[in-house]
Amino acid sequence: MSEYIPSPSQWVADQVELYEGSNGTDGLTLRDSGLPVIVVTNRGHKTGAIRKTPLMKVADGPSYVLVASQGGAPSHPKWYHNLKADPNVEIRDATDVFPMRVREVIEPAERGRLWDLAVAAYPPYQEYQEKTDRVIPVFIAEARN
Ligand code: F42
Repeated sequence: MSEYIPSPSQWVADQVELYEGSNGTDGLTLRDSGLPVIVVTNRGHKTGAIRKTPLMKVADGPSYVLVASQGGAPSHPKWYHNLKADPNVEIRDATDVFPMRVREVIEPAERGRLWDLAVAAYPPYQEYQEKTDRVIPVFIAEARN
């Protein structure tokens, strides 16, 4: 069984601790924004470690849209590379945990529809995209049985 390595970003690790430690009954929003957050459990593609990545909740029916924004930083977040290497993740949405499979959405029409959903759920995504030349990757996480 691989070990869980917390994020070196303290506020992120703290949110995961609160969210998971409360079985999804506390720590469910982005600070005091009131906006819902999910936790994506993914596999470190270099260490093989368990990584837990909180992301804004963007629902597309039973699926989730995962936006590798990292605040509009010039490079993709590390978890992007994990998902590309191993698309099998678990998504915790409050008290529910779903085994899901992710795929990066490249096709322009599908990506546009999902991007609009994401910006509607969390408007800063648009500002992040405007402040970087990097095309912010969008994944869709779909149920896997
Ligand atoms: N980030 C987003 O990109 N989008 C969001 O919508 C979002 C929402 C959000 C809400 C609440 C919250 O608490 C955090 C939120 N974040 C959001 C931040 C997100 O959780 C991540 O912290 C952020 O995106 C940065 O992701 P990261 O994977 O780059 O994290 C860094 C800090 C990190 O964990 N680095 C580790 C380290 O030791 O430096 C390595 C992590 C890792 O996965 N390593 C891999 C391994 O094998 O273990 C190797 C990866 C590689 O290719 O090097």
